[in-house]
Amino acid sequence: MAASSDIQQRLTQLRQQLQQAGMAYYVLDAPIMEDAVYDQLYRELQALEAQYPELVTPDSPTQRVGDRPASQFTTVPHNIPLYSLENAFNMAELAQWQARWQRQLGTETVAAASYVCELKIDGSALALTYEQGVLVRGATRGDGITGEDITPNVRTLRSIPLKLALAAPPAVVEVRGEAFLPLTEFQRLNRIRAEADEMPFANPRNAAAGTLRQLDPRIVAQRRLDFFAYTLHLRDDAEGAPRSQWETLEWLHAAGFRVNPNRQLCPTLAAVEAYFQHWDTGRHDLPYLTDGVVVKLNDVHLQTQLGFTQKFPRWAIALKYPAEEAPTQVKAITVNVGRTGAVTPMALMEPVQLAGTIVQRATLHNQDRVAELDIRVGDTVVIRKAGEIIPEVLRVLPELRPAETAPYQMPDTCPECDSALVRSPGEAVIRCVNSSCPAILRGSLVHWASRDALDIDGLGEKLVEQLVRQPWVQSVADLYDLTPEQIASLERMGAKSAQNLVAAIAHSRQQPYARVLYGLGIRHVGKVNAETLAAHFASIDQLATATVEALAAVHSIGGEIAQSVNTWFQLAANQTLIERLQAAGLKLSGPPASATTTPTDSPCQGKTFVITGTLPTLSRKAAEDWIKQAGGKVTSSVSKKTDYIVVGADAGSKLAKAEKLAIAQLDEAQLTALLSQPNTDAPQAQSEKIPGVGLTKK
Ligand code: 3B9
Repeated sequence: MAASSDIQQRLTQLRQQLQQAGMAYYVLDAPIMEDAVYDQLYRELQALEAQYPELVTPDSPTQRVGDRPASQFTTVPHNIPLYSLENAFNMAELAQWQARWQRQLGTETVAAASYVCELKIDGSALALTYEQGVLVRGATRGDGITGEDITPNVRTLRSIPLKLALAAPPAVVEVRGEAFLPLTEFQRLNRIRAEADEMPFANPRNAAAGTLRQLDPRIVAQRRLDFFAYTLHLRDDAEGAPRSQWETLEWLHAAGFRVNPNRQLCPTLAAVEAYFQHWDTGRHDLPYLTDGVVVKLNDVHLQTQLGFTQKFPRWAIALKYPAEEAPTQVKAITVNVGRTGAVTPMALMEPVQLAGTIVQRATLHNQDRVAELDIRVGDTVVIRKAGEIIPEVLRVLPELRPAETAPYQMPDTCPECDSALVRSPGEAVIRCVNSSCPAILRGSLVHWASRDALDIDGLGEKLVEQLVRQPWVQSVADLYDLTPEQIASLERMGAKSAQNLVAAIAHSRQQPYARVLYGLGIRHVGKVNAETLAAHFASIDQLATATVEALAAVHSIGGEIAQSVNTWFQLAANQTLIERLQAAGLKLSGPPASATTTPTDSPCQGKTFVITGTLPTLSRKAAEDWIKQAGGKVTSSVSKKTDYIVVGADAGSKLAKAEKLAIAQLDEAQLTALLSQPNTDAPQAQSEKIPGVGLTKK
């Protein structure tokens, strides 16, 4: 394939960007790019160069071992280069690496070979020379061939012995390992820097590297760097040289170094995988940062047979944990209209592997953020995904911007319904305020069907998309009138899946009231607030008629939430929706989910109730069910054993008897509050937070 000018242009961009990033990192000590981002761009360059070898230039960053060291310190040559490690990003790549070294060695030796797994500490590599057991030199890695002599700084590290703890030390030994800043030290250091109005360090690795290259060793001493040793080099003729990586680590430990305790001998790749997975979560509890696992063939004899490439040993590899940041190219910028009508700008990108998943959409949050980023179609951007959060565009790499791009202009009409978009003063969001906008309907349905709401299996975005194009589904209530025939008439829908969907929709009628409340998608009523509201307002009618004051009086329900709920119920369209949901048989009253799942937590546990008179909203049956679910008992007549009497309108002789026996009285609201209370040692104190619950024990 002939390389187009596009490819030539991309190659030039990548080289320029990587060169600048390398310069900033190694020479200026002021990194401008995350390692993971650098890696990804580097790999793209490598891949392109492999595809078009005729386009490789001698100055390409792929053509050298490392970048140039800085020059404040005396430079020292490394007799043996400090090799870096090849990276693998998943088990498949690790298996390829295994296949490669196995092919090279031949089959007999392969069977007995085992691996040593070590954590890859995210720090700064050091080479320490000991003569007759005494530390004589400490050097940085530099470019792997030449480093900087930082002996006075190295001497300040408490975990680096100035004298080896060996009875008969070798004439010369070089120990290598990783210097790092423990997380608590990193935080302390940045706090101090912030107080002194100094730029904080971006991460512990930069802080460690920056510290080691301080000209004043007293500053280094204050920063409390730590060190883990992982290899050693003896003279070729030295006696007692370790014959395996495992023995090396033991030697280092015996000589007085800190060796990371989380090492493991792994006989197979499966064992390596188990180690890798264990530390994927375990590493978050360590007091220092790790970014992967180093896998080494244990046997030094095998190591020698395999040797080195230009840059790496063939017998070792780093298996990296998925990066949470990665660069990719923007293919388009669009806006997404959510169920609340909020218009969110989104970048659609070249798919990229990120934190274990493939990502091709990232949020740009709002108009202000778009302007701040000045993001354009064709830009290379860095995206981030941490944990479960939606991927977002972190920054644009302006050096990689192609010629002739234009700033992105947010639309001023809704892309779905064409109505004018509105930006409320003081708000960053732009909204479509057309309540019959198809995007809003779509979003409402997807939310209604979602896991934490009505949890309707099989009703996802794709199907909703199809449904709203039909006249039958114009509100969530319409779902309950759908027939299997209607669903089966949709594209890619068989009779069986149509049946299943109807069954799943029908099943959602059993979902508790709190989920229905959450499913309505009232602004500010998320999962937690829905539970709270369901706990304090036993039915939707109580909630719908509650004043803003009554709502806001509920603990943890603020004024904004109260206002939002109140406004929602005043809308005629919403009142109709509630009536239709009621008719469709959804639960619009009853205990919150928490009361059903943890009955033993209720203060009603083991208590005996008597109900008398007509309660304002709850039926006799509903009240009984709820009390039983909370672990209480309901009896028909009052006795000394009765703990509470629940009093409704037109109460008769039972109330009179209860008054004689001085039994605590509850009205419906007080009962509701009591039933939704978690058990505490001080139910009285708890009840103070709930207005209207003044238990009267006469
Ligand atoms: C014998 C951990 C890291 C790491 C090696 C590491 C980075 C690099 C490396 C070290 N964390 N381990 N290990 N935990 N960040 C594998 C590159 N190097 C050696 O272990 C090593 C060992 C050698 C060379 C290198 O043998 C020689 C070969 C030729 C000449 C002289 C010696």
